[in-house]
Amino acid sequence: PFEAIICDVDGTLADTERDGHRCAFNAAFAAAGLDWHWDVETYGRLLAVTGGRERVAAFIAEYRPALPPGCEVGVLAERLHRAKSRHYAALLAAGTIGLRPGVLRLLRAARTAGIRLAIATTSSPENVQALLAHAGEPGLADWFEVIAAGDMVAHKKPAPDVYRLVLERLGLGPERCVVLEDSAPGLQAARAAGLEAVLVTVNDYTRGQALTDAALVVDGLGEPGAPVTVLYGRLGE
Ligand code: XBP
Ligand code: MG
Repeated sequence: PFEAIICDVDGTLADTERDGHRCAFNAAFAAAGLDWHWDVETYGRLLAVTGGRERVAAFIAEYRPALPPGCEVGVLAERLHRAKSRHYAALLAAGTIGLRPGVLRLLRAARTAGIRLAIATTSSPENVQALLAHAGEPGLADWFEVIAAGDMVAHKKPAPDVYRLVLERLGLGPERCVVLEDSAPGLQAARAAGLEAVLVTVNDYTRGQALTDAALVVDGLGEPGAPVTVLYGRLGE
């Protein structure tokens, strides 16, 4: 029997990328006096690189934008990412990003059934706490026994490290856990950690990705009046 659900955050629990992280990056670029702007489509391509700091560095390497004179790429990426995190926190505090439909219903049902909950994210614990604090359910962050984040491990998704850390902290084997993910790098990370029961709930950025390795791919978790469409997957056949 399954004993735990391990949840990704960005794109899975909430649609944080397009109107959250992306806008926060653009605000950080503007505040630094840079004329860089990540439009919705460009950001979709950049999402192939997981981790905000790594994404900025990859953008500089690929697009070669003009840098402030004498600025080292690693230092600039770090500085921009710190500023971006402040803008992102402000966006969340303003309550602009809620949970995706069906998420709270599922988490509540899991708790009632005695299923343990954990988080495996590429982003920071601070970002997760801020999102959950403004999700409209007091104490929601405390529902999660383990919150494992990108900077707590050597390699970010699609590497399995963050999922391995969660399994270690839960003290469970991968066959005891169900994973909720939204993207190909997340799915790859979970599968590489030996997790087979991966439910992928796609969003506009991830719909077209290679997700055939998932147990099931759905377009959301469903609410009364908003039924789930099963797209494909081993369990959907
Ligand atoms: C999400 C990410 C993160 C966010 C930004 O990946 O890649 O980088 O875009 O967060 P996943 P930070 O959902 O697969 O965990 O800027 O804090 O890195
Ligand atoms: Mg994700």
